[in-house]
Amino acid sequence: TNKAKQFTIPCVALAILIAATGWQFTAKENRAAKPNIILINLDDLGYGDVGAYGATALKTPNMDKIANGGIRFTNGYATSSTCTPSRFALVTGVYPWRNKDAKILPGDAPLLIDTAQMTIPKILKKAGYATGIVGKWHLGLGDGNTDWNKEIKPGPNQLGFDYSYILAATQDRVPTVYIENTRVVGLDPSDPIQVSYKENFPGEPTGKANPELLKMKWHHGHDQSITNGISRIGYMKGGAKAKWDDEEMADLFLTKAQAFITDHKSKPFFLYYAMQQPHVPRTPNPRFKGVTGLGPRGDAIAEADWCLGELLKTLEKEGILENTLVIFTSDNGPVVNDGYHDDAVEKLGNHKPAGPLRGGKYSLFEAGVRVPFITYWKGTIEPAVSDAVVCQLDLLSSLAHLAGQEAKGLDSQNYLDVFLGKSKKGRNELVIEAGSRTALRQGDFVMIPPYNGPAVNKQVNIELGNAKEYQLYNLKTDVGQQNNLAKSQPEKLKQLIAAYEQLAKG
Ligand code: NG6
Ligand code: CA
Repeated sequence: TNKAKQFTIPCVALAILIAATGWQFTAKENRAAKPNIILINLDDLGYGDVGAYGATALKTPNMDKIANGGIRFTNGYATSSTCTPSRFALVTGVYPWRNKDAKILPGDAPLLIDTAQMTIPKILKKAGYATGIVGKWHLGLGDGNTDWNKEIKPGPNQLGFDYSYILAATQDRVPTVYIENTRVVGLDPSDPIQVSYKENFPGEPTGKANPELLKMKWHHGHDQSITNGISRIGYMKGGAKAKWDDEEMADLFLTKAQAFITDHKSKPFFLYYAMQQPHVPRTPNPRFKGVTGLGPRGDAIAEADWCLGELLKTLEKEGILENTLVIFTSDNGPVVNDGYHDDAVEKLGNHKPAGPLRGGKYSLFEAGVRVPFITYWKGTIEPAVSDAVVCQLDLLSSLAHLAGQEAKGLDSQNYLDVFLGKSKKGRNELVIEAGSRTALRQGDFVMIPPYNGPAVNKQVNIELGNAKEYQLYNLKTDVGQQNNLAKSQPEKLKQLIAAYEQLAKG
C-alpha cells in the first residue's frame, strides 16, 4: 500500500497540473478566439479622402496608421452608394435591393429591419458579446407612429444591440436630438417634440422663410426646420433643451464609444461606431476649424481621424488593443456639395475625394460604392495591401465565424480569412446598387445595364452611371472607367449579363 501511495500522490499532482494548465490553455484559446470587434463606419468618406489611399492635401495620420499596420483593401465595397441601403446590408447581410423600402429614409420612417431578421449584433450576442452602437443609425425607428416623447421602439435595442446612443437618421434631418436606449436624451416633458415630413408647424421658422436666422446657407433641399442656425430636412417643433449641439457631436459620440469600451473591457464586446463625418452639415468642433484648408468637409475628416486616434488610445490604455479587431470603412462614396454652401467646392483645390475613381455618392460608377476598407488587429493581422474584392455585406457571416457561430445571411458569405489576411481570394461576384439601379462586378470587370436616368446629378455634380447602352469596364486596367468595352468584348459582356440576370433578378 505504501508503494501504491507513492505512486498515487504524484499521479494526482500531475493530473491536477495537467487539468490546470489545460484549463488555462482553453481559457486563453477562448479569449484569442473571441476578440473584441469595433466596426467604424464613416458617413460619405471617399476612397481618395484617406492618406493611405493617396490623399495628399488632407492628412489622416490615424487612418493611415491602421491602414499601414493592418490590411488596406483596394477593392473594398459598400453594397450601395447611399446610406440606408448600405447600412441595411451591413447590419443584416442581405442585399439592399431585395428590400424595396431600403432607400434613403426620412427621420420619421419606421424601423426598416424586421425584428426577426438576423443581424450582426444578434449573432455576436449569442456568442457572449456585449453589443453597442454609437452614432448614426438611419435605418428607421418605431412602428410608423412614433411619439418622440415616449419609448421609441422597435429600434437598435430590439435588433441585438444591448446599448444604443444614436441620431435617428442623418445630421441634416429632424429630429435633431440624440436617442439613448429608446429615449430622447435630455427631453423636457413640458416641451414635447413633434416631427413632420409633410408640413411645418404654425409659427416655426424655416430656412426658406427665415434665411436671416442661418449661419450656414442651404444650397438645395435643407430649407425646413432650423437647429443651431442650420436648416434641415423635415419639420420639428419643441424639444429645445434636447437638441444636439452640432459642433460637439463628434466629441460626444467619441466619449460614448470610449465609455462603452471601458465598461465592457473584461468580456468580448462588439461596438458599431458610426461616425457622422463628413456628411452634411459639416460642423467640425472649433478645434478643427481651418486645420486642413479644405473648408469644413476637410476639417470634419481631420476631426474623424482624431476621434479614431483617441479610440485607439483608449484600447491601448485598457490593455486590449491586441485583443481587438478594428474594421474601418465608409457607408458610401464622397460628395462635395450635398446641399449647403459650406465652402467644400470653393476650397477643394487639388484634393480628389474619390481618388482615381469615377462618380461619387449616388453613383453606380465605382466611387459610389468602392470605399476605404481597413482591417486592423495588432499582433494578429500582418500588415498588407490586399486587392481582393471584399464587401461589407460579408461582415455578418465573417464575424459570426470569428465568434464561433454558424450564421448565414441570405447573401452574406464567410470571408474571414480574407479579412484577416490569410487569403487573398475575395468575392468573384458582387451586385452593387445606386438608388434602385444595380450593376454587377465579376472578376476584374463591371457591367452596368442601360438606365434611362440623367447622366449627371447636376445639384451635386456627380456622374450617376446612367447610359442608354450597356457599359463594361475592366477595372484592373481601367479603374477610372474611361473605356467602355461593351462593343469590343461582346462575349465578356454576354457572360456578365447572364450572371447579372441570375444574381440580381433571381
Ligand atoms: C439626400 C439629401 C442629402 C443627403 C442624402 C442622404 C437633399 C437635396 N439631399 O436626399 O443632403 O442627406 O439625402 O445621405 O435633400 S446619406 O448619406 O444618408 O445617404
Ligand atoms: Ca452616407
